Amino acid sequence: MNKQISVIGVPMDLGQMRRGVDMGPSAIRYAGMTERLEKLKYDIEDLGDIDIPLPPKTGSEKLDNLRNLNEISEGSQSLAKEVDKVVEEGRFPLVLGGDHSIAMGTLAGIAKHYENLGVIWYDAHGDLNTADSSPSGNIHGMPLAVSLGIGHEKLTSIHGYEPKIKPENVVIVGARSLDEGERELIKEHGIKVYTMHEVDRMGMTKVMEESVEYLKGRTDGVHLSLDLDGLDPHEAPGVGTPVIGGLSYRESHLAMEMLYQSEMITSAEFVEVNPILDEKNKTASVAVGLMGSLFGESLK
Ligand code: 6HN
Ligand code: MN
Ligand code: MN
Ligand code: MN
Repeated sequence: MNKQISVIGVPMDLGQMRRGVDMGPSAIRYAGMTERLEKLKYDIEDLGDIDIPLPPKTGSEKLDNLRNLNEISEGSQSLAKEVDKVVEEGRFPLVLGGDHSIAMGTLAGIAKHYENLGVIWYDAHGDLNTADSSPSGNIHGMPLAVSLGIGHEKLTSIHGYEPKIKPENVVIVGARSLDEGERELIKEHGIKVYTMHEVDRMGMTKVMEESVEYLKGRTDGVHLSLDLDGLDPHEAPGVGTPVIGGLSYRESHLAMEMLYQSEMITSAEFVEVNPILDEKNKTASVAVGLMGSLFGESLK
């Protein structure tokens, strides 16, 4: 694992409708992230939070079923630039959300440095909607599609190139709420998905072994995009779109440890922590606990 980590906070809440997820980065820092990682002998540089535009004055706009399109596009551009710089400097980007729409900017900044960037999408959802398939118009349900080059041009072209990633380099883990259009897209592009059904049948050990094996042969770097709603809402209640029947803290902990052992993770983001919906910063603490495992804590 790269021992030089740069942290970037992204106080983004425009990709969905629950207020408070913009405070996610603060909640995660408050839960002791830096201290936790410094103990593991990482050099942590916290770059603070990037500027995110305010919501449109006219209220939450839903032009073409894409709520806050212009503001999100603009915020993602700034994030992409910042992340790009971090990778350029040879440091590990650790991005804190914010809603999951930030993944478009994160991946835009990272993917240009790789031929075949792999992505592990740890989430209850596929985030593979487009304006046409989205039931909500919320852009946080679209970042994986956008990164594959599918969606509105103002999003797919962030940071001046597209697509960011290829469908065969993606693995989704923990899915249990997929919209019709998302299922079609998964089939059409043959995207590898471990739904909760597979996790239940195979166990997390096998799921991660297969995922690592699959990505190892085909990628030259792997980004972990971890949506806290991938976990069960009993253990991670502070999220805007909870779905029951999720991954346990233990399973997630194991998954992170196995990713650490795989030595393949080159960047990561932790998203959708909403302290207003949380119970005593529990979800942010879970996020920090998972970071501990991802960066090698219990295996020293
Ligand atoms: N997330 N599939 C639903 C939608 O509105 O598109 C939910 C998306 C949730 C997105 O949790 O990052
Ligand atoms: Mn560069
Ligand atoms: Mn998500
Ligand atoms: Mn989700």
